[in-house]
Amino acid sequence: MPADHAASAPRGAFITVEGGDGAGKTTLVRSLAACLSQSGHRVRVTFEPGGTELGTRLRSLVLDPELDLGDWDETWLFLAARASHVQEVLNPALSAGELVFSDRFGDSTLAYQGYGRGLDLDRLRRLNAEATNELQPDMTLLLDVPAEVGLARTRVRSSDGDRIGDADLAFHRRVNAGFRALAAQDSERITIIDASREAPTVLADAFEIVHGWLDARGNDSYNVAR
Ligand code: T5A
Repeated sequence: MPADHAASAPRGAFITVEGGDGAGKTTLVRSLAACLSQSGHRVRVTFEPGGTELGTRLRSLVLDPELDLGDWDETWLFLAARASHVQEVLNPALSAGELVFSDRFGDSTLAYQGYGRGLDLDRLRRLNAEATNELQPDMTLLLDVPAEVGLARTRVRSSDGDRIGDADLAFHRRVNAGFRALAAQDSERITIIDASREAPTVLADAFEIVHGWLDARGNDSYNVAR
């Protein structure tokens, strides 16, 4: 593609939703996408680990409670899933000018494998950058809820275990503290939302934040209503 064409190509917006287990990400992303679609936006919803054929297979491996995985083995699986997600889903959707929501992305690796497992954060940042070819979210909503509340929600929903969800409470508290540390380091990109409130209240807050951000951004390639 000639350089001038590349510069003028539409580029959508990339918004990630992060948080500990059971914070309400999936619930929020679905309802937020429905609201924004109704107001005329071309919205794509996707998630990690998953979102591609490879990601789906890696997800079942990495969450399999029967599988004994080392911390770095676990990390490589998340990174491989992320690389295929970026190439096959995120970059094409953003190039097509869509408004893309991903339920989890690179911050999850920093929070779970970095702050939770204790792996080197700088190395994880470099590996994330390689796996994503430096793709960064334009905006991140961090759903913050005490670990015990989130875990109780996931256990009400399903009694099936998973390798990471079943880790002890101290691990999940480190993950949540890690997410909050990431938000403090990058407060321009990451907005914390109190997700211990009822789902409609969380949605109303998130909608206002995203709507205001999209208006301020002014790039409306993903708004078919305008
Ligand atoms: N992981 C992931 C890593 O370790 N490293 C990585 O790099 C990546 C990408 C799977 C696991 O992988 C780990 C993190 C995870 O342990 P996942 O599938 O996103 O990732 O796992 P979960 O966070 O456990 O996803 P869940 O789907 O279980 O939780 P959500 O999406 O946060 O919560 P949601 O919306 O499904 O809601 C859970 C329950 O709570 C209710 C819902 O109805 C549902 O029953 N709920 C609420 N209840 C009360 N108040 C609210 N505000 C509620 N919102 C939702």
